[in-house]
Amino acid sequence: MASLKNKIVLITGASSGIGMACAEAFARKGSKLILCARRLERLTELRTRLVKKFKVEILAFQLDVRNRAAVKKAVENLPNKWKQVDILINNAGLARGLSKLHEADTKHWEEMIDTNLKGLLNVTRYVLPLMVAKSSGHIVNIGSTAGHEVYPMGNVYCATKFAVKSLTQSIRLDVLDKDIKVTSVDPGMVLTEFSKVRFSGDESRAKKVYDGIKPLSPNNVADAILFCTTRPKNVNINEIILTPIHQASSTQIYRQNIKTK
Ligand code: NDP
Ligand code: 8X3
Repeated sequence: MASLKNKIVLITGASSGIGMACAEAFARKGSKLILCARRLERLTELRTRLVKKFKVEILAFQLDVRNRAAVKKAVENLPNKWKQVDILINNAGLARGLSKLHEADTKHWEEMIDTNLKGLLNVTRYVLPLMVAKSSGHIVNIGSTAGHEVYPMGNVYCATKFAVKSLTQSIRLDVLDKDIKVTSVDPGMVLTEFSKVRFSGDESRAKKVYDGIKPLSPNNVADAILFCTTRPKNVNINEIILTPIHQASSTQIYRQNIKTK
């Protein structure tokens, strides 16, 4: 099993959910972290907590992955020793709304496409050259079961995650002659702020998504990412799909104590 000690791990969307769980999981392994998201206050709190608990080095800064110029500048401005990024976790992402395509708020489309697809492209465009220069590194893209199978009214969110799946495969081809691994970790339902964001802060609607099921925890996903990033040098985990035990697909979910017709 490869060691993660002193590895430099860049995590986008580290202020919540899966990204935050990854930050803690990698800090526990002694990695050095670069954490970014839009909510700086949360990142600063996380940084303070993890530095105290694990005595690791952490850089944390505000970044909107949709802003290509800001992403470029943030990567260029990394101190030289932090430019040796070993692992990039492209996690920042969101769903906005759940409606039929012909009834959708088109601003939601822009947000999802700009974050999940173009944001991932922006970050990869400027971090991957650092890995190419040293011919080593690992990109982990957070996809979704929504990138394998569509579900009613998931249209644009699903499209962005299908795009993540295809980009993971394409990037793997682009760096096939380098010692760079490219992986997609694709969860089903995970209990994070995801549904709250999707339903614009409507907590009761968000809660209903998980009625009668025991969703994955962000730690479950972080655990899968740890697995992918600790394989021997010659092994690339292409893809992991993980779901709660009672979720067989995007639409096949067994909800305990909930009557279905
Ligand atoms: P959360 O809402 O808990 O976390 C999302 C993270 O993304 C936050 O840290 C948020 O930070 C960040 N983020 C959103 N937009 C931007 C942006 N423009 N620039 C930088 N950071 C951004 O949800 P999850 O942890 O669940 O989501 C993480 C990833 O997992 C997403 O890609 C999501 O699609 C995917 N996923 C989630 C599943 C689930 O059921 N929860 C299942 C499958 C995949 P901030 O707002 O501070 O910028
Ligand atoms: C998140 C999973 O099914 O809620 O990617 O869209 S789902």
